[in-house]
Amino acid sequence: MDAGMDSPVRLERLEHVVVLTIDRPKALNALDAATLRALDAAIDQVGDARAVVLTGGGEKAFVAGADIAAMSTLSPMEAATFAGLGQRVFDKLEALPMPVIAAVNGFALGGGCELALACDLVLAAPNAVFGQPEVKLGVIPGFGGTQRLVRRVGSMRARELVYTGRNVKAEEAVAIGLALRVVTEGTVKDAALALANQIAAQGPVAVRLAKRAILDGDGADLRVGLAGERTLFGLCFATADQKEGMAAFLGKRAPGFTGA
Ligand code: DAK
Repeated sequence: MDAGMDSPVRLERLEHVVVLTIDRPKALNALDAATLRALDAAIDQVGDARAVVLTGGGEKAFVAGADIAAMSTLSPMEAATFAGLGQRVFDKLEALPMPVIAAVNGFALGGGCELALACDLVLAAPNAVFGQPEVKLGVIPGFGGTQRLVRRVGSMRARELVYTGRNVKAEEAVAIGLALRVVTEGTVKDAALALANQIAAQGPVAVRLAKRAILDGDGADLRVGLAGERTLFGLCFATADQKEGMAAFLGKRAPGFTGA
């Protein structure tokens, strides 16, 4: 299935997993307004998938950033509108109810790094390169990089990366918590699919509620986060999946979750 024949974002629906591919390889999948709008539309089509994989088309890049050619002539008002579009789409991606896995197959710079930061989990190909090089262009990260990077790698590391704009290779990305692990060359999409399928085999409502609890608690006071966790834990007991999961354990059989 496709998000539209000429769309820069492709959508493939597998059994319980949706794969979104940002596919403008000639521009290293750079995000212009049309690509952001296509991503927005593709996110709306994810439906009841249990996990989403997000990757870049071609061999070289996940996403090499916001489209510099398109940005170069923006007026201040247009730039603010463009940043607003990107932030809205990234917020929507982050808030998807199911986990999203970034399969980073090359450059994830600027808006591309920020896109990976809006995902739940990040797998890195050996040639993955992360970074927030905006200061080299005379701007600051505009799609959440000053906020989500701090939360993911810690304040001082984020400051160093944002202030210097330096690139981070795959192994270092793992060491600082920007990526989960580096996979063997040529396998990042398959590894992301395997991880997505592993998630999809668990109680689907529980996975969604766990993501909800984690997102709601992000940046919140611990007591507030724990209160949300309690409520969502209670909600699990309104689901068929909870009954099935516990009955299957006690019956020494595999669970057959329905997502209800
Ligand atoms: N935008 C547009 N085109 C890009 C691009 C980008 N970000 N990155 C690469 N391309 C294009 C190149 O121009 C080239 O096009 P042609 O010349 O073939 O037409 C093609 O992709 C292949 O790139 P290269 O020839 O440069 O390939 P190399 O392997 O030599 O180098 C590279 C790969 C990724 C190291 C290099 O392309 C590069 O440095 N690209 C730029 C990376 C970058 O700086 N990314 C951050 C972009 S800034 C805001 C809103 C948003 C943002 C900020 C503020 N507000 C409004 C507040 C976000 C900013 C960013 O993301």
